[in-house]
Amino acid sequence: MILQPIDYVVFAWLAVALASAAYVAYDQFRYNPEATVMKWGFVLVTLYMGPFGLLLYVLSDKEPAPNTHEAFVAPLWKQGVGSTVHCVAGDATGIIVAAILTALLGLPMWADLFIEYVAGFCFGLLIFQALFMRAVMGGTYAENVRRSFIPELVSMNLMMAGMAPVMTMLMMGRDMRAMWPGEPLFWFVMSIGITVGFALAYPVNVWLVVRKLKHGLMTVRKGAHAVATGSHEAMGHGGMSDMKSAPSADGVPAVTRAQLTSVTIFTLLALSAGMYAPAAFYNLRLSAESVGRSIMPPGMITTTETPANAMRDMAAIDPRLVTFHAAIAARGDRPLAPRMENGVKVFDFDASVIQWYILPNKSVTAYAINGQVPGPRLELTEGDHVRINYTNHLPDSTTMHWHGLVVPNAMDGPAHITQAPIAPGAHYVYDFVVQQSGSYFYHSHDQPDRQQAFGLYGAIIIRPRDRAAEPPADMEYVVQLQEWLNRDGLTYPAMLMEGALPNYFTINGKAFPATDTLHMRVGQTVKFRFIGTNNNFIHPMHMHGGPFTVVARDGMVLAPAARFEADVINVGPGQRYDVVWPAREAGKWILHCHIPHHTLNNNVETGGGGGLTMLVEVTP
Ligand SMILES: [Cu+2]
Repeated sequence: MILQPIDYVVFAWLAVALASAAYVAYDQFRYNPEATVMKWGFVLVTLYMGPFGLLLYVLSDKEPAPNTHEAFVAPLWKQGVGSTVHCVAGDATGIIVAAILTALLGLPMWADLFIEYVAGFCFGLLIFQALFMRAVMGGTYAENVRRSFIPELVSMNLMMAGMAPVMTMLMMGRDMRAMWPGEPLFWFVMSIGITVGFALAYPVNVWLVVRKLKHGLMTVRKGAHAVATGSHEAMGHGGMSDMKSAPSADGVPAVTRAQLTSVTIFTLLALSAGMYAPAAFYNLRLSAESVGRSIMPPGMITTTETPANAMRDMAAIDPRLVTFHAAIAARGDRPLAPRMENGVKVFDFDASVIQWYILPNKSVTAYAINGQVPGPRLELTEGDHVRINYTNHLPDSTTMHWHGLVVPNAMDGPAHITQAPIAPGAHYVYDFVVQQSGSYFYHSHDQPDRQQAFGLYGAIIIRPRDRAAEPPADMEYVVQLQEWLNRDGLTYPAMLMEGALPNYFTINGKAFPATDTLHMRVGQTVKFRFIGTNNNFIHPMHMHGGPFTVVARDGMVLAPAARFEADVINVGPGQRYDVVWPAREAGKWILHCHIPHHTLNNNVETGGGGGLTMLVEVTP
């Protein structure tokens, strides 16, 4: 599934890598007179480096015409490629195996890097160099290990010096699907890391070939045991005849102890820099398991101290968890009819991840009760005994809080404080008697910064026993506010912090022009019930066409002397205001937030508004 624009590149890259590796394998084993160990080297390197591997193979090792391989592979730069391919094939294989194991074991990234280094080095040295090259080099296994140790060490050091920072930066930066081997992005990032590692290890491999410390490309002809190293030919030692002993016998390493020591020290310093650099910018104590494939909002600040829980908190909802696709025209805040059981009003709540349209052409991934944002409206009467059967089909634990209501403490909802959170798949029953009346709401109280921001809230409208106690109006409209952050098709919890600021705003789950339009006649009154179901901003809600009267605050009716007229009311998170507005003049009157950014959709004005805007059409 495509989650991010990069995924197109990832799938294309992996397809090219597989096709390239298949071609190299076919050509190597069918036509090319290369030594078997190098055939495998090129196949693996092409698998790991995709088009770069193919390019290296065609330009440096693929025999251009029959019986020209010896001459074709002779140039030093090609010998350097061969030597690097040999090193990288072994090292990268060890690194990849280690990366998979450390991810599965839940080890932190710093351990991952160390284990990858050790595994890459051991695999390269003990298998790809000492074991596979023994046939070529002669001698015992132990001799081969000893002989290959320093060349393998310096090459591996530089490979890892390039690979470690690239891998860490791409894995831990923003899209941490890259830390998990089950995700295609992991393989793409490994591929890029190996390619950079190859580039860094190449110069020292050229030097190793020149100093006869390492093999380059070879030629093996049928019927002859002889192996020709191009480098020897290039240096005038070559030819089939003396190959059996090359290069240990004829090619005595032409290097001084001082040269070897200084090169080794230099590569160790480069390795240290490559391993330490990521630790200066990323929290290497995190593991693939702890960050859970989180995708962070663009522009969010993460430091070496940012814990995994913070990352998961701010991450996008994985759209692959969506179990219900709401229709474009679907509306939230639908009144939910109770089921009567022995005098108790019973409501069923089911929380799940849904796709929800805030505009006809813009959908978000949301946490929703009963497949709608906001969740269903509970219309109650003072004195009702209510029971809410809550089933959690979210990927996270959750709870529900009855904002503003007097309830038994165990029914209040704060996770870990009054109740154990409701685990994914689990069920909880809230049961209480409604003692108040007015405008209230419910919302998640388990990580509300995330869950409420995703849509886990809904209105509770409670009529007083004595209807005359309620300030009258000809009609009512509930206004529930919400902020959203949606970028590149992913929905993040909008938060009042760097990188998490919202770019969409909704009234009852819809952004203007998809918000409702109220229809009134001159002389009629409407009671707006503003509910601060949003998480971050105080929204100054403004009505055109004359002032309204504020008649209730936080569910409580204001005494007549305390009521006041206004045309802007600041609705803060959690607050409720009931206001009565008379339609004085015919025409289209708008109700909107007076922070202009909140009346735009991703900074775009559509039809005169956006976001927190709705129309009241008054006819004479
Ligand atoms: Cu606002």
